[in-house]
Amino acid sequence: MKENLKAKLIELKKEKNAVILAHNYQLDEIQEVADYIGDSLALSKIAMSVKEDVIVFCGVKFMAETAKILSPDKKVILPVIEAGCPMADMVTAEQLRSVKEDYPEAAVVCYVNSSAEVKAESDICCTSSNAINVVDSIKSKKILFVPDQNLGSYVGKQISDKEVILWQGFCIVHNRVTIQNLLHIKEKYPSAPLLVHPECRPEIVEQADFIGSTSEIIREVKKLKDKKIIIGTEKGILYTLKKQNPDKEFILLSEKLTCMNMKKTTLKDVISALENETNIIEVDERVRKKAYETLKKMILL
Ligand code: CIZ
Ligand code: SF4
Repeated sequence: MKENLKAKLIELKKEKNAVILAHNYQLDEIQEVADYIGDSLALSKIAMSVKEDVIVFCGVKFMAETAKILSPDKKVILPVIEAGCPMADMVTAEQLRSVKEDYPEAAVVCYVNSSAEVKAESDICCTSSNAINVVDSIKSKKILFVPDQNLGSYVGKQISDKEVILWQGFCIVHNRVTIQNLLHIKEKYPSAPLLVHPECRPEIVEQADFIGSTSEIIREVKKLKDKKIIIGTEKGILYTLKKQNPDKEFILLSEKLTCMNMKKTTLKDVISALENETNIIEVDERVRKKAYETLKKMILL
């Protein structure tokens, strides 16, 4: 059954001149058929450079939008249009405009997990891989960081000469992990290193041996000699970790690390969206141009 679907997708890709991009948090069945797997920025950069006209972005909405902002001439499909990011929805452009008035001297840094409209209202974008460098590069001593308070708090602690004002957003998945979860796992695997995503709560991040984005965690694991490793990010990352490190055992910091939005996209959805060319992402051109500038500043850094 699955083999038939895979064969159908290969045919469709040829017919439509399409490429499949999958985020590190997607279901295994999506990562298995993807032409490229990665984080949102790496995938958006790939979308800019591939020769295909159609990009099927298997991820959540802000990711497909980011690809469209950077590659306006390509057709970008998000297979399941309801796949959103609750954290990105925790700040709207209207709310941001209003809070900006309270901090006229602050530079606005938006995490890539934000809508095109919020990016358009911000000075510069960042991802979890480059957030420290982005904030460090800004002249202003005051930074309004949206929407992730956990990432913002982590960045603020690394940079002493700037005041980072935190928006009260968070990732509903990473934020679920508690110190009790951590103590329980640490008791079971006392010598295993702990690698976590900065979207986790500060008390979790403080206990980690390594803090980084999905791509940074994947890179770090390759360097480690340990045979048992604790992973504190969404469980989809285990697909690449296991494939690249068959001799290592990975322990998820908590079974709660599953993003329902990332798991909405199935192989059938990808086929259906590509076949019918539905769920095409459009971004208003005025918004897109401004959001493009915000992303470009980060990319050129
Ligand atoms: O930027 C991304 O892809 C996200 C949301 C997470 C990560 O660390 O890769
Ligand atoms: Fe959003 Fe968190 Fe899901 Fe990523 S894991 S898409 S930040 S809710």
